[in-house]
Amino acid sequence: PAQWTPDILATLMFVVQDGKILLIRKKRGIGAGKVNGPGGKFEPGETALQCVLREVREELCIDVADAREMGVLNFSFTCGTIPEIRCHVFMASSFKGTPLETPEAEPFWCPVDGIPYDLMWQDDRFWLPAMLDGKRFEAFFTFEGDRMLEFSLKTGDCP
Ligand code: 6OG
Repeated sequence: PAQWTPDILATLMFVVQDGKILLIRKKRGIGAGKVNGPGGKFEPGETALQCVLREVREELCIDVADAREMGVLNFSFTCGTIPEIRCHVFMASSFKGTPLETPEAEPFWCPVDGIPYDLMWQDDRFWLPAMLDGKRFEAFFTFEGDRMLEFSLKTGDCP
């Protein structure tokens, strides 16, 4: 949709190291109870990169070293009371510190070939495998509450 402008800007981070991906069980906020990557909403004046580094530090107590933006996810909801979200998605492979549980998130490592899509937002299975293959992506998703109704996805090779 050409005119689509989000209400909320947010980020997600997926750290991949030694064939494993660092996921969280989200304890509060949007998607509480689901498995996702760490991340969250922009604070005023932040860039996407500044936001994702701060969120990962707040949620897991680690500092990511080599964040790179891989794609953008756009979420709209049929129920007009839920804000529309644009989410910048990053990957990294190195970090300082040890992932710790915080009030926001419980971290765990998962084999990249055993990602628990059943416990995640329904969009993830459509773009996360492409990202793990090194593809860039942009996607639009429509949700009715927790249920995904439709989507469009473009993927491309990295420059
Ligand atoms: P906080 O409430 O933590 O910011 N998020 C979604 N992630 C996926 N994969 N699918 C969705 O489908 C999502 N909706 C929101 C983006 C919200 C966090 O939740 C993610 C942010 O990291 C609808 O501040």
